[in-house]
Amino acid sequence: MSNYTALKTAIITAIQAANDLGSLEQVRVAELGKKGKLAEVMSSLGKMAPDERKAVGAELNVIKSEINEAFAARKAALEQEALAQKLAAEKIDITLSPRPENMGRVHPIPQVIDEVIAIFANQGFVVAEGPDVDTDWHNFTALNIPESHPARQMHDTFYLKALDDKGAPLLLRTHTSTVQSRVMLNQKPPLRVLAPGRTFRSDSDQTHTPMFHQIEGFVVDKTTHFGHLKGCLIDFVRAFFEMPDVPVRFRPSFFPFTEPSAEMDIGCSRKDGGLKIGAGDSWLEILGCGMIHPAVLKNCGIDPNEYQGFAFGMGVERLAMLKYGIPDLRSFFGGDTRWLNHYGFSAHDVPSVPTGLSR
Ligand code: 2U9
Repeated sequence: MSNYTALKTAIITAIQAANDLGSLEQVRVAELGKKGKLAEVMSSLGKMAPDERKAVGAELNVIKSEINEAFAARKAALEQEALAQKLAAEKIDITLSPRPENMGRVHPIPQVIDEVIAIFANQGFVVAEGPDVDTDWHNFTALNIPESHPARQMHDTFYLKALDDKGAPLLLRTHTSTVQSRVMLNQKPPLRVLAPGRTFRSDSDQTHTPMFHQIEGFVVDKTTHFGHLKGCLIDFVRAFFEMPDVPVRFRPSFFPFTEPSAEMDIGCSRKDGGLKIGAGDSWLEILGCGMIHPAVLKNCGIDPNEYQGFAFGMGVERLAMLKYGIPDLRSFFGGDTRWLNHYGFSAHDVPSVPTGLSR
């Protein structure tokens, strides 16, 4: 065996003995690198006589390519092994149930929205959604709030530079009633629809944030009347506050899109600045409601001589504050994870009426 063959055997043995990519790299540097043994032998060619150089050069080229092949094969095998190990270590058993402690907390807003949806879904309502950016017509005119109506000023609307196809500025919807006018225009009664979503008003102080959430609902059918409204909403507040005997009352009110209109209060007691929901000596406003104004039905393509309906609306932040004792409206949007850990919900607390709404 020539010296060169012995060198080749030694290098290939070292390559094959490397049992991970790190030690293979060490072998490459020591044996095949610029200062490695193979390079040393190659550089000796320069000192040889031409005939000898030709013969040894040819032999060394064969040896070099055999070594390179052995190196590439070992590298591929070790990479394959490393990948297999990595995949085995990262293996996830998707049949295991998720661990809630690794899933973060659910914010009270989506949690309360899901609770409200669960209750109304039980009464046969379906959820509808619409765009945050909407037209003046859907937000105001369709809902019996014509131009110059004082309610337009009261809504502190955010208008956008972009115009709709009638040349009126688009706006950020000030209530989710825009969804309801769209549904009425696109679907035929009987309708039983719940519209949760973000709404926007240019108002910011301790009890107002420029973005807040509403849930509105409405029912349209041939014989829907105020008694249905009362039954539906009394059932809702009792289920939501998980208090089957909470007293309720309806107070006359005004909204441009409902006639007659009312506000619904639930019983409570107030002591030393605290508030307790349930039978007591005081009342707490929970939601607004009323029979849909015939002009609204007409604007939305429904014949008011054939159909009538009721509608209601409530603020989600307010519901969440009352139910879960959250004192500060602005904290909902503070992005403080300590707050979320305290007031948030486990991802496993999926609200449903039969299994319970809250933890
Ligand atoms: C259509 C017709 C009528 C929805 C209604 C209210 C009463 C109401 C407010 C309560 C608190 C919103 O978050 S809040 O400020 N809402 O009082 N909303 S009736 O009436 C509709 C909706 C759609 C087509």
